[in-house]
Amino acid sequence: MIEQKIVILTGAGISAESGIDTFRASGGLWENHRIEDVATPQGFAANPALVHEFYNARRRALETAAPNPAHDALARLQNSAAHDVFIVTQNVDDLHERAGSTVHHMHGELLSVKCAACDWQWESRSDIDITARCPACQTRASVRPDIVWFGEMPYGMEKIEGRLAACDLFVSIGTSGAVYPAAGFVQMAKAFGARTLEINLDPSEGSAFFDETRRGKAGRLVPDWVDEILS
Ligand code: BV8
Repeated sequence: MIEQKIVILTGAGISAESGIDTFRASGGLWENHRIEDVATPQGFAANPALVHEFYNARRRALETAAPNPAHDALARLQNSAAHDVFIVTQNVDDLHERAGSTVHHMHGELLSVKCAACDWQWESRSDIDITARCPACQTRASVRPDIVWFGEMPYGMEKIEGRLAACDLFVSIGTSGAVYPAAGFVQMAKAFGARTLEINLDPSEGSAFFDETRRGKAGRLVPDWVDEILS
């Protein structure tokens, strides 16, 4: 079997069967709040308590969520060492890690917080609020979720682009293709000659760019695909 360089992009759909709301499903996260109010620097500046509560609720929800067969299958693929697998996720949950994968969180992580004054980052599983103080610079009210909001630069873009330029296969799992720059990765991979596969429950905004699309739930389709790619 020839080793392939594989880049896998995941979105909220891979965590849906773990009971974590996606963003655009009815009753999804955004529908309880306007994006501008909870996922922008302006929203945080205007009402930090609301934004802290929005992320505290999602952090707490992680305690009762568990990886599903899709997360487990990607960890099996990555740890098989049969191929060179780079997983970049838009998700801020820790389900890939708990399944045993190494992933790059391009939009930050629920279990990480940072200081807006000195950029210090640390892990936090507990609620944070406006009284929190930065352990490094001791500034008060500068502690924020370590999340990439709209208008902020996603983490590690150079690393991601380097991987997309070198990969043989780009796989997108559980994302609506609505948010950039992640939504543009398929076109970048194609431009560099990679084959492209989409695994998603519904058509996405980028489906037309993929060589192959498989419609259905990640919990079933991803293990099937991993079995194929490992056989
Ligand atoms: C930036 C963290 C620049 C927050 C998130 C006009 C054109 C192009 C771009 C823009 C534009 N106007 C503004 C922009 C830029 C903007 C953007 O793209 N806006 C969109 C709305 C048009 N992007 C940004 O601002 C980005 N930054 O551009 O910076 C810059 C340049 C220089 C210097 C500084 C800055 C930053 C965007 C990051 C925002 N943060 N997340 C949080 O989590 O709270 S975005 C958030 O939504 C996610 O992280 C994800 O990226 C995005 C989309 O969510 P999905 O994961 O796709 O989930 P969704 O619910 O949408 O879809 C789920 C899918 O799963 C569905 O398709 C469904 O069918 C499927 N599914 C469901 N169940 C299953 C399933 N599939 C399989 N199995 C199942 N069981």
